[in-house]
Amino acid sequence: MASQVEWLSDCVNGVMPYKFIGPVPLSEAVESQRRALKLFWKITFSKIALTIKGPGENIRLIEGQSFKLQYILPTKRFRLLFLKNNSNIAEKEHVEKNVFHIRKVAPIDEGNYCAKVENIRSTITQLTVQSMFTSSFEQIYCIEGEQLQLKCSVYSASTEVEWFKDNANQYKQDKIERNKNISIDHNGKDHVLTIQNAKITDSGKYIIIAGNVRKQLPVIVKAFFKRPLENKTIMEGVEVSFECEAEKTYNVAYPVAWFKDNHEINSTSKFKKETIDNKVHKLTIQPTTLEDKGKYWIKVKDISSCADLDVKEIPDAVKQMSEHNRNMFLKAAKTGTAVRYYIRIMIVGENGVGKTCLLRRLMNEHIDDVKSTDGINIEVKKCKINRHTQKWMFTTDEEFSKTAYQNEDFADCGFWDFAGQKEFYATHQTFLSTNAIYLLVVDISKDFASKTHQDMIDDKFDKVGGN
Ligand SMILES: Nc1nc2c(ncn2[C@@H]2O[C@H](COP(=O)(O)OP(=O)(O)OP(=O)(O)O)[C@@H](O)[C@H]2O)c(=O)[nH]1
Ligand SMILES: [Mg+2]
Repeated sequence: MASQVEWLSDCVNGVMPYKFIGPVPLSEAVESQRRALKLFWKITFSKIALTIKGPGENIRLIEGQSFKLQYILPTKRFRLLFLKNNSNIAEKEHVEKNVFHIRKVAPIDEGNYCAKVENIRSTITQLTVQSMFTSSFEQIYCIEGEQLQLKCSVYSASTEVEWFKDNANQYKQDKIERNKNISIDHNGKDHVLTIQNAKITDSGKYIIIAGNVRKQLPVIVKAFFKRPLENKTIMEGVEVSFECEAEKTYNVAYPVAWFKDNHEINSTSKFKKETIDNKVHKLTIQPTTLEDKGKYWIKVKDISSCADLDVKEIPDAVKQMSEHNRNMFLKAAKTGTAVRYYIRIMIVGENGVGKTCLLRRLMNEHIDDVKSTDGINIEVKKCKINRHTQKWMFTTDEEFSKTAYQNEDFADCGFWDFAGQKEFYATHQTFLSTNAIYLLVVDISKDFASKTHQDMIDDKFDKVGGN
């Protein structure tokens, strides 16, 4: 049967008189009194002292130990509430009957604990917790090849420390044992695990266990070569470079060595080794031959990066090209693009007006043998223009041969000398383009100004040069 309690006065020394209001419990010999008085409600029938007996004294624990507070009440009727630093403890899992329990205490659990029923409180138990570890655990960074040290300190020199590595792939923790690369030492309360030559695979979560306490220590081992060598495929004769970037600046203590198929490469006119900004290491091979195919390595200390070089034979068609065109091709093969500037100059006009003679004169050539042009005569590689100075150059100029290796500073000129005879006009249209310069040649000794497009059509030709 449910009952309600009404307190009769304030608590004195943890003892408080009270009365029941409402249906009273049968167990307390109330039934007979109730019958005798023929009253059911508001009966004052007894007074008992409510006290909560607790553990009382202060408790000092080491982190990880079990913490238990057991309280005794004169009756089982009441449900205890537990308080820490005067606030209710919400976690129900710690509470069972009249016992407050923390399986493994942590420094965060320190405080003043008591239990209460209504406003009756037990005496206070002060809990202090000694941290197992007196050092902090922050992420550790290290570069491949360097010494990796994990450190911790515990509260007592007699506390043993064990080191584990989390093997996430197998959902287990592997105990770390000493070997020639790993040492585990301690000096009193200070413990250290040293990995002499850290590998990328040493990255991960380390677990340090002392007593009942385990701590996690995340470790990142960065690759020494943050940009490793990349495989290359090139055409023979083309320059090729292998390049990698180190995480750490170049240090004379760690010389850089390049190898081809396990043979060290020495600097020669063909192999150029360089270090840029103390971090980027570069090997350039110029020019490449088919024999340069193979595996290339860079080694710093005992850390290496490796890449393959494949050299493709130059196609026969390219071998047969002129030197200029072959260089253009090889350049395109190396960079993927080759820019070529080309200017088309169209010389048009009626037959016999002197178009071919004008072209010959422009190129400083004689005109003795000029005959009427048959179709189209295209003159290329006889003239180029310096793109920066706009200076024209012809084969007869001394400078012309010096610029034999065409580069992007020069634009090639192509002169298209069209036959002026009307029979050719129909086919000429195919070659006339808007991306060209037109030289219209006329015979000024004749009446050219009054000639119209209509006259041409009247001469039985549909059109010249499109519309
Ligand atoms: N008087 C004079 N005759 C010229 C001049 N230029 C060219 N000729 C002459 O004109 C004739 C024709 O010259 P071409 O250069 O063959 O004329 P074209 O316009 O090329 O003729 P097609 O090729 O037939 O269209 C030649 O006999 C030249 O000697 C000039 O400036 N003055
Ligand atoms: Mg001509």
